[in-house]
Amino acid sequence: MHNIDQKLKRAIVAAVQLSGVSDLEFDASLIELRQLAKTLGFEVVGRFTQKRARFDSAAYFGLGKRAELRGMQGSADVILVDHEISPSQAYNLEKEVGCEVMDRTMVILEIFHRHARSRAARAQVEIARLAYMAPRLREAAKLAGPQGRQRSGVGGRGAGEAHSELDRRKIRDRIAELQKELDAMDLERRTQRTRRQERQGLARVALVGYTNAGKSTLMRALTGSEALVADKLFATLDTTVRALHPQSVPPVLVSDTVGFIKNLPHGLVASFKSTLDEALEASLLAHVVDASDPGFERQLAVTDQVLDEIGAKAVPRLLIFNKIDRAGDESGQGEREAALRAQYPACLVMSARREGDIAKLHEAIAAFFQRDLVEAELFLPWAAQKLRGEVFATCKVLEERADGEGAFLRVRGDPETVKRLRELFGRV
Ligand SMILES: Nc1nc2c(ncn2[C@@H]2O[C@H](COP(=O)(O)OP(=O)(O)OP(=O)(O)O)[C@@H](O)[C@H]2O)c(=O)[nH]1
Ligand SMILES: [Mg+2]
Repeated sequence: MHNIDQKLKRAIVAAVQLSGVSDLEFDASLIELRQLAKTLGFEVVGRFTQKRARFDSAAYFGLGKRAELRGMQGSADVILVDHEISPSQAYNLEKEVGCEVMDRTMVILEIFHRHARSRAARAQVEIARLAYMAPRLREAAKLAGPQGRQRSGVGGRGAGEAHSELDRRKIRDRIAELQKELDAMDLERRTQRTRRQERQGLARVALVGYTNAGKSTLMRALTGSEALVADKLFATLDTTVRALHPQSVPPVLVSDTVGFIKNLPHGLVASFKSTLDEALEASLLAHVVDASDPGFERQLAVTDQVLDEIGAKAVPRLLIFNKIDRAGDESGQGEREAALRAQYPACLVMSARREGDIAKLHEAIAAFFQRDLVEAELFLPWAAQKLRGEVFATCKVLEERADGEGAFLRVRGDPETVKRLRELFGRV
């Protein structure tokens, strides 16, 4: 398996700008690649680009540009290519310029690999990496031929040795084994989740959005929990679930999810689907967007697209523009906010750094779950007084009076909860 050498520190970000791609879009993507590189601990020492109608089929860059890159030998340890390139393109490019090449997919996979903590996330990432590496190992072996077996080639670094049927089978078996583990974990998770939901009611909101938008920061602020916050891409790989705090009526569970990115490797979309199931089960998606990013519209579109792909199109959304405090000086922030409100009338513009804004977000989430509440009167016989706490935890109690038989509680709650409580008290 590919391992990034600790000595590999200096990186060049490199890309072909295809004819249909605007300068703005192209630059934004390279800036993002820089951030990805930084997340991996690389120092970006240069930028190398070429305009072309299509990628060179043999080695991504054109012949002349490859010579130019070869001339830069020694100034960097790794070239990061801002596209997913084929195994043979990567192999040829690496061989020709005499420097290690990593494509965007490999960079993202490496970050996921480093950040995966839970057993499930680790297994998911390993599957994606194996699936990515398998054809590359094969290609390296094929292109290296009998003489090349000792070289350390692309992808299969140090693994130029006979990538025969045996290795292929090994990879396949390993993937199957990991998949089996995951299926077992998934079953366990589902059972736990069902239990949890039965206990706490079903109101759920999931924080979703582009990587680094501030989801975990908001998770912390909304729930008083210790979610991992970092100025890194893909800081969060596991979904965490906590109750909204202070507790609302009905109580709401908040989940933090893995961030999205442009060209998220397909293997990762598939493997993180189960993590994102949390999002699908939510009644509300709080879509967090970094309002201070000039390319926020692209981030927004990517997130919408991934949400569609995983089947979350129909889940109601609350659009949150976060980090407004970073959108220039005070007047700049005002302008940005006004523009956002005009374009997205139902959105929330805020900063996670402002307590008042967090309170507004809390209120907006609570209000969403209160919109279908009904008023009802519940009769709680004296014999069932131990269930009082349950009423107070799940409904807002508006009035209480008592007679010889028990207590009458006038409550506001969601119809399902009211029905469930009635049945519960009826049985006492
Ligand atoms: N200035 C400012 N910084 C913020 C705000 N919200 C979050 N941040 C910072 O943005 C960075 C990313 O925040 P996270 O909460 O880790 O972002 P995330 O969306 O969870 O990112 P991933 O887990 O990588 O998908 C951190 O350095 C935060 O401190 C905000 O409103 N204003
Ligand atoms: Mg996070």
